[in-house]
Amino acid sequence: MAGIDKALIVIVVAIMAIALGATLFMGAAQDAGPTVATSPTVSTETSESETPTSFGADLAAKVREEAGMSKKDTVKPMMSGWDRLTSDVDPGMGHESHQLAIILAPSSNVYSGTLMYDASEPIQLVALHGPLAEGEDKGQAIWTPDGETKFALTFVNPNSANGEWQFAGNALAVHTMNTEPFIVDYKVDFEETPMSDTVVTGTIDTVTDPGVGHESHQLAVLLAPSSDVYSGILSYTASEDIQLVTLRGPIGADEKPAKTWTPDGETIFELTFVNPKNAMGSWEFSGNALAVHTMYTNQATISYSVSATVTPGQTMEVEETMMEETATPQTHTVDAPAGTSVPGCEETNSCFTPADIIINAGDTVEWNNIDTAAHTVTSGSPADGPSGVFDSSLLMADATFAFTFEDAGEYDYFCMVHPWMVGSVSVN
Ligand SMILES: [Cu+2]
Repeated sequence: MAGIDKALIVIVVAIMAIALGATLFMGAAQDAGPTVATSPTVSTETSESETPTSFGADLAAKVREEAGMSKKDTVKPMMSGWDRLTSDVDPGMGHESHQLAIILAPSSNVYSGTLMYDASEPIQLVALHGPLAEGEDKGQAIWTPDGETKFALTFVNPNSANGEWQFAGNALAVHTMNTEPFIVDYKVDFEETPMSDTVVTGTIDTVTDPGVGHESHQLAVLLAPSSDVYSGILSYTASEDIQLVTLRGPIGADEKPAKTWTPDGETIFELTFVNPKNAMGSWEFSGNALAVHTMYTNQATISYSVSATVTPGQTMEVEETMMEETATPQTHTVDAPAGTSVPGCEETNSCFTPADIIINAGDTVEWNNIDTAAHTVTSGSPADGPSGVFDSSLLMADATFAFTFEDAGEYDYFCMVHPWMVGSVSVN
């Protein structure tokens, strides 16, 4: 008897469900117009184990969803031509509490292009370079899914939920440091190119800069000087802060650009120098050569992806945007750190921080004495004495001294009280 009742209920429920489903379906179909074809068969596979109440609710939800009215869509409509991803737990070791959405999966080819993104919360942008060969992961940010396959990681934190990013790399992802999933809408215009002379992923160590007058600096050439013009995107991660360099040339003898670089004193290139003060990032560049540079004597390691196109046989014109970038005067801060009144800081070149700084003509350097002892900032060197360009006189604790550098050149300075305290300002 119970069996008959149950069968009867199932049939009645099925009829009600079909009627309800059809009603909702018709409503949805009227609203949805041309998408009718994508909201097909209302589910009639009546699962016998379902209770009547949840069955109707589920069906209504299903119809809503198939009519394109899912919960996510009501949060934010998606722009046409864009895709949507929901993040998952970051599979990278040590990132288990983070969320990751992979937009372009790891490949041996190099992706380059523009990512436009609009996420449900601020996200970080990630490009991977690699996989790295054994021993290449020196002092850089690394991402590994298994502890063995290692990628160098370019990690950009725009502090924003939406924006645009020019990237190059063997994979592209977005990331948060939260445990809750996020939703990202995105559009990526990219090329996927096999490795070549101009499309490269690699890891490289710097060597002593062969440029005349740069012998105390370190350089790594990514695209060697050429009569052709390269233009493209570099994404990089380094073991320390680096500067980005393009060369234009060789230039004619009558040209007198503000900044030049020459390997031999005869072949002269114009130098464009960008100091992002960052060990990782992306850069859209154009020039006859591409390199990265540090002001330090110790070797740096850089992992990078670069994707360039080549325009044969012409010396590029200087881009005005690059000139503008270097034209706005800036103020740079250097500290005299605590504890510098006793020797020791000179061993790590940290008696001023940063001890060596690169600025543009017109920029100002402001020195802060954050030590408890008094110091001076005096142009010149302990060996040769004051050069007379600038002198703070005695700077007490918490005092500051500023000097604006109008002329290009190399300016050494020291503390007259503590002659082990030396620093330099390089003005482009
Ligand atoms: Cu001092």
